[in-house]
Amino acid sequence: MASGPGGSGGGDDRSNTAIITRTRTRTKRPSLYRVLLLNDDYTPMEFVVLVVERFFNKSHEDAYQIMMHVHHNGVGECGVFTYEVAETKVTQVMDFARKHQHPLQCVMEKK
Ligand code: TYC
Repeated sequence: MASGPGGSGGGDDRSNTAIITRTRTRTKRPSLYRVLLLNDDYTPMEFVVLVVERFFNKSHEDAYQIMMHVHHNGVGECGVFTYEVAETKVTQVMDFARKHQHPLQCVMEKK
């Protein structure tokens, strides 16, 4: 006589009962961080535009607008990223500014 999977072949119903356990997948959205440029009196406008184009993938027009916003308001947002990406942007901008001996400051803040 054939006996199916989990079956005894002897008519024991309990041996054919499947138990499906499913744990709920808990998804947590990552915290987001703004990356900001700060104004100063010495960094050339064109350098700031280049930074915004290069590290924040903005068009020349958008980069110019962001630079002018920072120039007039003291601070401005270049983008919003997860923690590690924001941290990388800040490091890249600060390294690039230092390399060119400009005092440009870039910071991140939790949204
Ligand atoms: N204020 C600077 C100037 O007049 C230009 C500037 C803009 C500097 C934005 C920094 O994040 C900055 N040359």
